[in-house]
Amino acid sequence: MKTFFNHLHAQHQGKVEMFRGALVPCFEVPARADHVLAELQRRPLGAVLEPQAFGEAALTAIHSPRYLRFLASAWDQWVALDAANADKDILPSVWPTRTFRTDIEPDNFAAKMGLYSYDAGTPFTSGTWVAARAGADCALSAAQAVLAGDRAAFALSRPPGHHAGADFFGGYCFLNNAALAAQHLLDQGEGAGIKKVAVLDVDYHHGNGTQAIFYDRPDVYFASIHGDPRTEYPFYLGHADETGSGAGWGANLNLPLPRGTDYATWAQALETALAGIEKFGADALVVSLGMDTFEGDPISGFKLKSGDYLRIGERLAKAGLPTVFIFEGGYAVEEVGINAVNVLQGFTNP
Ligand code: SP5
Ligand code: ZN
Repeated sequence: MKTFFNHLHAQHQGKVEMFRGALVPCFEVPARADHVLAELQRRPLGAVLEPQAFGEAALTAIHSPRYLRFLASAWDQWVALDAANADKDILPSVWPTRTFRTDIEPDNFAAKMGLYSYDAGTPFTSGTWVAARAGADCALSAAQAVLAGDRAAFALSRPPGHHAGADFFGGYCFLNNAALAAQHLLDQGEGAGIKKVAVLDVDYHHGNGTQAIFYDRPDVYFASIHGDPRTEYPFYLGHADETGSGAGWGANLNLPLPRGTDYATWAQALETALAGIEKFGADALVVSLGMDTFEGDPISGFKLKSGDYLRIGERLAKAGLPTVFIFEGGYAVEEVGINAVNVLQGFTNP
């Protein structure tokens, strides 16, 4: 399995995020991706490649032009406010909640930050846009490899993507890599016979961005296994009664589980998700591969063990679909490499 590695990922290095009224060190750190890369060097599964550079069109297939324009210029706008800002990350502090308008982009920079975000845990840094763009290229390159006939490919990139919507960032995510990969498989997949794609999100947190992007679409099935949003981030989406809308009715499946869930219960949810994907008739699979279901994760509540990730990989392989893996969350930094590569190894040599 080829890995497309985001060689610019460390350009995105947030300092602090808001937690319980204080700024605490970021959980989403560059070392995460480096540990996965190091484990892939210990247990090689195939070539580690630089991504191909994709243009604007692949991004606008998912994200709004005004959101992309904002991300591309945000850092320059920030430093233009005050040259001393160059040493600080940007965090939003004001948001348009219910009853406010979002159709008019304000001139005020803080107001723009809030318009395009939904939490204060996702710092925007000097290198965020460069890193996120290269990450999107990794996801698109992995999709391209599958289109060219590879059984599977892995986008090893950060920042992660599944919380990012068409026009907002949050949850450490800016560009929705899984959505970009799924859309690329559809847009370029005619020759490969790809008409319908499933996104399976196994990150601990509900993939609210991916769900929102595809909620009314009949050609993309979104299935997610995650901590119950009544208690777990991102809180305001991911309930079991969200089944899609309009033409996409029936093409969304949420499987929320309580804190403390172990692999036996989690694996039953995986069976349910894969049964839904099979019934949908997906021609290809995108896996939002978050490793924060691990028992040692510092911000999450499931109890999966390192060996369980081999089983997950084996089970995904049995689905028999061309598969794009996208690296998402997972904050037990020392173990994230072992756990992620276990999934890929289980998939490759069951
Ligand atoms: C991609 C991804 O996994 N994003 C997750 C974003 C979660 N952001 C909220 C984190 C809340 C941190 N809580 C700290 C608990 C320390 N005990
Ligand atoms: Zn997560």
